[in-house]
Amino acid sequence: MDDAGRWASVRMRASWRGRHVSGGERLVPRAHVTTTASRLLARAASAGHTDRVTLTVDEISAGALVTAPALDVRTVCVADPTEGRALATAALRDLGVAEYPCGAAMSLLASGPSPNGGPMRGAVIMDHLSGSRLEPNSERGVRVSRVDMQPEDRARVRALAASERFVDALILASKVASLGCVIADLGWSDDPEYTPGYVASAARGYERFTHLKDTGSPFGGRVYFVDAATFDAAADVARLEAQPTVIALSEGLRLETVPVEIPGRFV
Ligand code: PML
Ligand code: MG
Repeated sequence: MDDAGRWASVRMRASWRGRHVSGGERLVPRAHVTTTASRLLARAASAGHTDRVTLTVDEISAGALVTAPALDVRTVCVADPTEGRALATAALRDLGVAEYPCGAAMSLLASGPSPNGGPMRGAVIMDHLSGSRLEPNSERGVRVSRVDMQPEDRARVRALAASERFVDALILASKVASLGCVIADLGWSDDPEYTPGYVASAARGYERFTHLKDTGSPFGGRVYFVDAATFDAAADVARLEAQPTVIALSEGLRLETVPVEIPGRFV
């Protein structure tokens, strides 16, 4: 069988007594399926106690793949989360997100956006003017999936970047920013040890802030601010969750660091 031009989605989920322990998903050319599968299985093996590991490989039908550009990246070094959140809010305001939704999104991520107060696996979708929540299921949120870079491009970014987590976040944010209804995307991790976060948009690129939360906080997540007038819940959520998308690097990938001595300025 000729694998040229054919891709597959490779997903791993590991659990212990029904509770999620580790997971991962890659979208790769067919020739990379075996290596990718064994890396994901190795990740599951190093994740601690598991009693079930599921590996799923789905072929991507020919012609289903679309391409979206990788966002340029700027890292803003901040002293603490207070400064990081102030600068992230300034970036969101500059993109046209109204004051109330900015504050509402920051509070949600700081305290756990799920209705019962915990972190949500998926993202919140919020009207950028009213702050209304528009995701169809507020317990689950919207889980962006089926997106990746060509393996060589991923390796190129990884070589320049501080962490794999950043590379994954950039890839997801580049897909999200490619939807016309998305004004901005705000996120930070629920991993207590990982404090950086970002504001991403097609207009300003991926702006990283070295601290958007305090070490030790188990809360985080993502909020996608949309223009409610153009957001189509069925079509846009289906695109975010299921449209196979390859994020393309331009030759002149920009990964810049802005020192804290330039307060509030990103260019
Ligand atoms: C970064 O390093 O650019 C921030 C990444 C945020 C990742 C959020 C997550 O892992 O859930
Ligand atoms: Mg996480």
